[in-house]
Amino acid sequence: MTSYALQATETDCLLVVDVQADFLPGGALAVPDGDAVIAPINALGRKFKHVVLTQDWHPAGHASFATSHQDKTPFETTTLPYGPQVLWPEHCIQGTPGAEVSPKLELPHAELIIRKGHRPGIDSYSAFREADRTTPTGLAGYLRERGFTRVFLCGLATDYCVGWSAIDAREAGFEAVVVEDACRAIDLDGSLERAWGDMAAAGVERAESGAIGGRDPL
Ligand code: VGL
Ligand code: ZN
Repeated sequence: MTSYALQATETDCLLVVDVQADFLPGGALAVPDGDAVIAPINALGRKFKHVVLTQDWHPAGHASFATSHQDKTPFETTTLPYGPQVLWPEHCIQGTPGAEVSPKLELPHAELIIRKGHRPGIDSYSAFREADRTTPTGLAGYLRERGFTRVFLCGLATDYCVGWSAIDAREAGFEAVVVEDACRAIDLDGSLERAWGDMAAAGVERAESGAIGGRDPL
């Protein structure tokens, strides 16, 4: 019998963030080494009874795209009505192949796919709350109604969608654990170090996937 530092239970939910073609090698906004998350996520999926996926899901011409602004290039920051916004290459456009969740994920038992970033003028890194910091996605209500108290986060990218989701999970009253080896970062101008600092301040915990036990007969 192996004993695990953390045990996935009936009140835990694995939140798999944005493992989509455009964030994987060859994609429009490929996260370095992004496909390294697939194997640990599939292993986590066998441990968690409850799995929720997120899908970045932008309309064409979305405000977070550099191409939607005059004289702007990708990875520059601009100011939108709700505050600063990094401008990205066009990615995860609704209904396109780049927006598809990776077929390499083995998570047939995932119970919900939550789409975010679908409002033309508002980005949404967080799976809980859009970038205006007020518009809810509905995920907190869903998780609460399902009786979950703790969220384990993995996927892409550590410093954007995973990190913001983890912080908002805390703010919504959930325990949050980021599974480090099942995430990869974009790391733009120190964003990864900043994200870990912000997550720690919000009470987000960190774990390695090998330290998590679950429903597998292990
Ligand atoms: C993401 C940048 C833009 C992410 C999504 O999934 O981390 N990053 N849209
Ligand atoms: Zn996006």
